[in-house]
Amino acid sequence: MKKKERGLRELYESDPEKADATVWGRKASPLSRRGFLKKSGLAAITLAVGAHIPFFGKMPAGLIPVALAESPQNFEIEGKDGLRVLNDRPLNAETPPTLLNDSITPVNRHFVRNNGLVPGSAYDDNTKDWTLTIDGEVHQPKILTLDQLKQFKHYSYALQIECGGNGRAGYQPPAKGNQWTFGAVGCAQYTGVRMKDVLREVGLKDTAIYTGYYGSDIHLSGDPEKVTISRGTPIAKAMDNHTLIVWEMNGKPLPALHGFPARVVTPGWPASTSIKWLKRIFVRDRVHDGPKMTGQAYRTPKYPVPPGTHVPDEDMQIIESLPVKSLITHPQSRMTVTKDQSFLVRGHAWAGDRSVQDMHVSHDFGATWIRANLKDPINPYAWQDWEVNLKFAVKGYYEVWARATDSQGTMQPMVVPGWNPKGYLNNAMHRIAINVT
Ligand SMILES: Nc1nc2c(c(=O)[nH]1)N[C@H]1C(S)=C(S)[C@@H](COP(=O)(O)O)O[C@H]1N2
Ligand SMILES: [Mo]
Repeated sequence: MKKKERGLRELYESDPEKADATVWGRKASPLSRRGFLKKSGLAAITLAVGAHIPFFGKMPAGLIPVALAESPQNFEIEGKDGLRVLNDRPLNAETPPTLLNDSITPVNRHFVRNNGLVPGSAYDDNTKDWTLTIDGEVHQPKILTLDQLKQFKHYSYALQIECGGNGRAGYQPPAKGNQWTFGAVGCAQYTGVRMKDVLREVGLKDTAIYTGYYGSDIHLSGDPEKVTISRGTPIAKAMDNHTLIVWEMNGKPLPALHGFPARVVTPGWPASTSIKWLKRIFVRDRVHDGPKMTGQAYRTPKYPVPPGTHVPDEDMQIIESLPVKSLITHPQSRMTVTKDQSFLVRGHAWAGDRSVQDMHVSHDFGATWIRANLKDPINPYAWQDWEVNLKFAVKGYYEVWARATDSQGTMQPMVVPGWNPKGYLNNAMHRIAINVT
């Protein structure tokens, strides 16, 4: 048997539930047809295909039986309502804009982006075996238990995180990877400790310039030696008051899919720097070079390139603060309204390390703009709610376009911005259609 299959196969034999959770990303067959695939392992798959499977032992871990895959229903993830699953292994799911209407994103509406498999430990309720190692360019390397981590002062903030690839689907020629449209973004309330307090406690050496975070998720190959993703930030961003190590999301322990028992939250930067299932903070004397820090991952060309260009690695730079962006979360696109009837348009806007200063909408394809009522963020790095009333006197087809302007005066582009090989940073305006009758 190939090495990559061994780890999971053994887990399937010793603990099928945990193995299923690892493969599918949730307890007891996380990915199910609504109300159908409730049980896990052999029994569940047998039930799903409706027959005994003589070669079950040879089925690759994580395979969706074609009989099930062909079913017209969409996959559902337990604990997530209405999310669009882009990939089941690893699990990636985005939220349709209208389900992001809340100021604080409920857990069941928060997108999920995994590069590997959820570690089985994320489904163990106990945290006594969890430790966080802090080493590298520090005076006093430490290994903290969760209780010790909780000794630092607690902070609770609403923080927006967005996948650097959100909007990738807008690029032509298409970039490889999950075809995120609008919903790989969320703003939940996180509780934890400040990264800066922890780093101060271990004492940064003068040589410390970057963090390297490691999680305990499992590489898709099943090889325990392989790391799926290890990213970090310059020390200055790690020392930001709002960069946290958190154990709570919306007042409850972090869900398994979001990094139980603890994760980093680096708001405003590609969410790939918000490492889940955190186990190690490796303070570096150079720009961190873990998996997905180098090459083409989470990096964009240093200069504009024509669509489709191959850009050499040395001409790519790491994405830092994300650009200004907004979303219309109400109404749903293609809604019908009655002529002369006023209706509310609302959504959120955010701008990486900056704040949003102004929000406008247009209903005449950008010819004129109406200022929306924009709220201040609940705290720095929370997204900002906005709303505006619209009314149309003439029947027909309209589009509502939303455009945010950040604190430096930078606006969202009307069209998809600079093409880049991996399809990052698409902050084009969100548009919806309205039918007036
Ligand atoms: N350990 C680990 N942390 C991770 C990832 C991962 O695959 N493994 N994915 C990252 C990426 S690319 C994103 S966009 C965010 C998504 O966070 P969420 O699933 O809580 O929405 O987690 C980040 N943290
Ligand atoms: Mo991401």
